[in-house]
Amino acid sequence: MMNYFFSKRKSLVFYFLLAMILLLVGCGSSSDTSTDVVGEEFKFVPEKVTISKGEEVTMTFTNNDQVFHNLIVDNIPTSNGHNQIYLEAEVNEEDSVSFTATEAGTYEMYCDEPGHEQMVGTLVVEE
Ligand SMILES: [Cu+2]
Repeated sequence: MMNYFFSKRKSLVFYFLLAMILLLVGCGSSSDTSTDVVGEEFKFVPEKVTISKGEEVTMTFTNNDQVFHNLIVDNIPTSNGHNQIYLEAEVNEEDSVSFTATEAGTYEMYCDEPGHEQMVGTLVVEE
């Protein structure tokens, strides 16, 4: 019985399947990029963020300011179909979201709190 199971042909199939599984697991766990943006003195730091098209990104917004802020990007095509990034954080708190941008381009980041119109930045999605 053991001899039958571990016959040459069977073990070749076994190792082939094992190799395929490892390959799939390896691909699945690769490339999760982090991008951090801080809100301070009514500004986004950094003011310009660059990410890559088709790559899953975890964006974290940390509020180091004295008042509530949010970080919004509208009309950005994403693989989950939401096409928007919305993060908000109370003073000394943070918020994060994972997304994959599906179209290269330059998008505006802004805070929509009344009186925070100067709080703008740029999110660049590279090809
Ligand atoms: Cu704000």
